[in-house]
Amino acid sequence: MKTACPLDCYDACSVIYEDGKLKGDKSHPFTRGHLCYKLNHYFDYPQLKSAYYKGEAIDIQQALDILEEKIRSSQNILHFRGSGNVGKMQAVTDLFFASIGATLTSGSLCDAAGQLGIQKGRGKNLILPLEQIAKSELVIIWGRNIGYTNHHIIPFLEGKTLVVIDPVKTNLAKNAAMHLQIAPRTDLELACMLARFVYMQNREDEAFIEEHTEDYDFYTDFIRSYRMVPTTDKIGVDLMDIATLAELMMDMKTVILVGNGVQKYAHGTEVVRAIDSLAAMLGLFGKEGCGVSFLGDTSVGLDNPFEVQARRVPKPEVDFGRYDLCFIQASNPAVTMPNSAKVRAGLEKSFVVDFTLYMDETAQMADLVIPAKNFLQKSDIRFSYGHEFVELMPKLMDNSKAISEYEFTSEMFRRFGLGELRSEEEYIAHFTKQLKKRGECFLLPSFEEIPYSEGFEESFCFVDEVEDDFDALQPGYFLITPKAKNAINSQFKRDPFLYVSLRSGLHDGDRVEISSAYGKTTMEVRLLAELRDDCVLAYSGSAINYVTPDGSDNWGENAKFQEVKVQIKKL
Ligand SMILES: Nc1nc2c(c(=O)[nH]1)N[C@H]1C(S)=C(S)[C@@H](COP(=O)(O)OP(=O)(O)OC[C@H]3O[C@@H](n4cnc5c(=O)[nH]c(N)nc54)[C@H](O)[C@@H]3O)O[C@H]1N2
Ligand SMILES: Nc1nc2c(c(=O)[nH]1)N[C@H]1C(S)=C(S)[C@@H](COP(=O)(O)OP(=O)(O)OC[C@H]3O[C@@H](n4cnc5c(=O)[nH]c(N)nc54)[C@H](O)[C@@H]3O)O[C@H]1N2
Ligand code: SF4
Ligand SMILES: [Mo]
Repeated sequence: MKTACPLDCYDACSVIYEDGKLKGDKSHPFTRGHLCYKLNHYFDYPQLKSAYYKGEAIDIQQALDILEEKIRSSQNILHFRGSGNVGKMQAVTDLFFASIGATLTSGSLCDAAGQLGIQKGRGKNLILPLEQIAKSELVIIWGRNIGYTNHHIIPFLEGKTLVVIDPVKTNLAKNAAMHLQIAPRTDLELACMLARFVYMQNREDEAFIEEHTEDYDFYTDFIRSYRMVPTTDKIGVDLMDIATLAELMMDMKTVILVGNGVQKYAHGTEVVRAIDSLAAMLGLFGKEGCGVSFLGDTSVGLDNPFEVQARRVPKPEVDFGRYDLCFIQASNPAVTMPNSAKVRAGLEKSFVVDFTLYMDETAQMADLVIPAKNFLQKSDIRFSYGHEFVELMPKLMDNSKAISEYEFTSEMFRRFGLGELRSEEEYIAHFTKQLKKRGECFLLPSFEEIPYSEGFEESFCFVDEVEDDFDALQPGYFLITPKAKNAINSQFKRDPFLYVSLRSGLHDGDRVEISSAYGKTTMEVRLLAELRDDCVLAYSGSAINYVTPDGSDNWGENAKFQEVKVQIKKL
C-alpha cells in the first residue's frame, strides 16, 4: 500500500506500507527505494494513546468537552500550527479557528525570509524540477546540508562539479571540487563579490538583462559599494577562490541549491535576493540546466480551500502569555521557537491545549493534550518544496485512540453550530484535480519543465540596498544551528550537544554554560574539526533555543535564529 512521508523535508518520499513496515518506493523517480532514519524508526516513537487533562488520562470526547467550554469562556484565543506534519489536511483546522475569531499566525520559523527575497526579485518562488538539476554542469550548494536534509538529491548530482558554500566542512564539502568555508552571515557579501568579478569581465548575460530585468545600473552600483579587500577579509576566504568560483559560473551551466542556513538572520530576505540577483545577472533563469532552487513555494497556482481571512500574528513574535487559550497543533514551541525561557513562561501563564502525536516538552506543559492520528491513520496529500512530485496519502488503518485534524474540525463545527464541512474526500479531490501528471506521478499545479522560460510576470528586480546593523565584531562566537541528521527538528533522535572547534580549549564531555543577550543554558561539549574557530554549532531540537533571539527579521515574517553571538563558560 502506497503513501508518503508526512515530515517537513525536501524529499517528500513515496512510502510503501507492507507487513507493518515502512519501506522506500523503488518505482518512484526520486525516492528510488530508500527512506531515512526517521521513517525507518518511525514506530520506535509511540504516539499518544489517550487525551490528558492536567496530567490525567481522559477520553477524547471529555477532552473536547473541556476544550469547548474553554473556548466559550475565552476572549482571546491563539491557533498556533507548526510543521510536524506537512500534509495539506493539517490546515483544515484553520477553518474552525478563523470562524470563531481566533488569532492565527503569519510568516514562519523557517523559510519566510528567503521566500520573500525570491518574490521581490522573481515574483514567484517556483520549484526547480529535478531534470534541470540533472542537466546542469556546476552545482553550488549554498547553505544547505543535503547529506542530512535532502539526501535523495545526491544521485542527481553525480558527475557534476560541486561547490559548497558553508561555514562547516560538511561531508559533502569534503567531497566537493571546492569548499568556501566562509564566516557565517557573509553570504550577501560573497554574492556581491562574485557579481563584481562577472561585471569586471563583462560576462553578464546582456540579452537576458535587457529583456527580463530592470534597474541593473542600481545593482551594479550596489555591488561596487562593497570594497574588495575589506569585504573578502570579512568573508574569510581567499580572494582567488572567489574569483575561481566566478569563472566556473561564467563558463558552466549552473544550478544553485540554496538552503535555510543563509537566511536565519535579520537580513535573510536580502541574502537570498542577492544570490538570486547574481543568478539573474548570469541569466540563469528560464534556461535548460540552470536555476536557483530554494525551499520552493508549493502554493503557487494552487486554489487552497483552507485559506482563510483571519487576524494574524507573525509566528516568531507570538507571546503565548498574552492569550487566555493557546491551541497548539503539530508543533513543539517549547523547544523549536527561539528564546525558550520566554516561550515557556508564556506557556505557563496561558491555558494550553496541545493537539499532537507525542508527549513532548510542550505537551508536558499543556493543560489539555489531544492525541492526533498519525499519517497512516488519516487521508492526506503532500507537496514537496524540493521537487515537483506530489504524493497521495490514503488512510491505511484506523486508530480509535486518536483523532484526525479533519475529524476534530468537523466535530468543532458541529459543536459550535457552524454548519457542515465538506467531506474529507472532497477536500482531497479539490487538491488532486489541480495536479499535473507525468506517467503515474502527480506533479505540482505550477510545474513547468523550465521555470521562467516565458520570463517573469514583471521584470526581475535586483537587490540594491540592505539594512544590516548587526555588529559582527562584538565578542563571542557565531552560532550555527542547523538540522540534525536523525531528527526532524524536535521529532525523532535529537542531538543534544554543543559542538566547538578543536582550538576552543574545551574537551569532549565538558559541560559549559552557553549564554547570549536572550538567555542561557548548559550543554555538553563535543569537538568538531569541521568547524571554524569563530563558530559553535548546536542542532535544531537541542536546548540551544534558550540563547536564540525571539522576534522577526527585518521584514517581520521570519525567525532569525542565528542573529546572535554567544558566550561559552566552562563549568
Ligand atoms: N535552533 C533552531 N530552531 C529551529 C530551527 C533550527 O534550524 N534551529 N528550525 C526551525 C524550522 S526551519 C522549523 S520548520 C521549526 C519546526 O518546529 P515545529 O513546527 O515545532 O516542528 P517539530 O519539532 O517537527 O514538532 C512537531 C510536533 O508535531 C507533532 N506532530 C507530528 N505529526 C503530527 C500530526 O499528524 N498531527 C498533529 N496534530 N501533530 C503532529 C509532534 O508531536 C511534534 O511534537 O523549527 C524551527 N526551530
Ligand atoms: N535530517 C533532517 N532533515 C530535515 C530537517 C531536520 O530537522 N533534520 N528539517 C527540515 C526543515 S524544517 C527544513 S527548513 C530543511 C532545512 O534544511 P537545510 O536547508 O539543509 O538547512 P539547515 O540544516 O538549517 O542549514 C543548512 C546548512 O547551512 C549552513 N549554514 C549556517 N549558517 C550559514 C551561513 O551563514 N551561510 C552559509 N552559507 N551557510 C550557513 C549550516 O552549516 C548547514 O550546513 O530541512 C528539512 N529536513
Ligand atoms: S524524512 Fe525526508 S528523507 Fe526521510 S523518509 Fe521522510 S521525506 Fe524521505
Ligand atoms: Mo523548516
